[in-house]
Amino acid sequence: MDKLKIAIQKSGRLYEDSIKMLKDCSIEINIGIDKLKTTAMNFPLEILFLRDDDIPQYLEDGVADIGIVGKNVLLEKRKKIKIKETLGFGKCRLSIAIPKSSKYHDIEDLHGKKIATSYPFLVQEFFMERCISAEIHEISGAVEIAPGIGLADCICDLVSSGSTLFMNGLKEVETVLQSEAVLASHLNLCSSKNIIMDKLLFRIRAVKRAKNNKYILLNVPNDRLDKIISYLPGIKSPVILPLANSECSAVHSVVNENDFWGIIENLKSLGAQDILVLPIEKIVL
Ligand code: PRT
Ligand code: ZN
Repeated sequence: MDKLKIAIQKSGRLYEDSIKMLKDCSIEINIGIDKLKTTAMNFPLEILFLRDDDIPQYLEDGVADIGIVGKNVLLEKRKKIKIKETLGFGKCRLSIAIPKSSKYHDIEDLHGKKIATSYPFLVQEFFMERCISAEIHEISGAVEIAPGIGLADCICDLVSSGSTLFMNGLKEVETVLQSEAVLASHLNLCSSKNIIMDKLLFRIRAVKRAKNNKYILLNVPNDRLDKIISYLPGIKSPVILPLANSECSAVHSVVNENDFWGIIENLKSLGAQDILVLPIEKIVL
């Protein structure tokens, strides 16, 4: 039987979350000592461990069928590959930063400036779209020290917490790209590999949906039931169960993580009691 080859980062920021995502999809992997490649035990998947920068090329060439890589790397490399799914981890932004002491009004202030980056293509595209001409200096690491050593006036680099910029006396002034890990694929997978990829995507989406939602159980006095139900989202419609105390009912529903606290506060003020909140493992629609 055909196996689908997935490329993931060998070590670094995306490694742990990529492995965890496969495990959350109930795919069992035994990682050997050499960590070059391994085969899943209960799913037709071969895992290749690579440097993240190499993954787009391997996908274009078809050496790997699918891969997990930051959108930032994928767009910078400009390879002919398809994004199949965003994965919700490895979130960061590619930003332009200037010395803290410099004044900044708008992007025109970057005109004619020397900018150090490991993302020359994305930066050039960003400036071209805004008709700004700047001198791009490509460097492969420690971009944040470039202004301090006189190599450039400003930088464009990945930022997550912002502490690296802060520690190097820089401030963020423009966002070039919002990024996160994505699952990308070779353009022309054969039909048997496409079937395996679709099965994997089906699992990934179920896991993603579950992560974004919580299961809530609450007790509601019957005279408040209609009001509370009209307020609750639920995947389709909330479950209502009678309680031994005939004046109350139990309501079960699913609430999106982003709206969670607002909804809970309102439910409480509408008379809901004994609210239990549980994590969800998977949601299959
Ligand atoms: O060895 P390999 O080439 O595979 O890895 P790498 O060293 O090139 O990449 P790695 O592991 O650092 O990052 C892999 C991917 O993680 C990136 O391509 C992004 O998609 C994503 N990611 C998410 C980040 C960050 N957050 C991040 N903060 N990648 C890098 N950083 C760096 C950034 O370059 C800067 O040096 O972290 C620093 C800033 O962090 P804060 O928290 O101080 O703002
Ligand atoms: Zn890299």
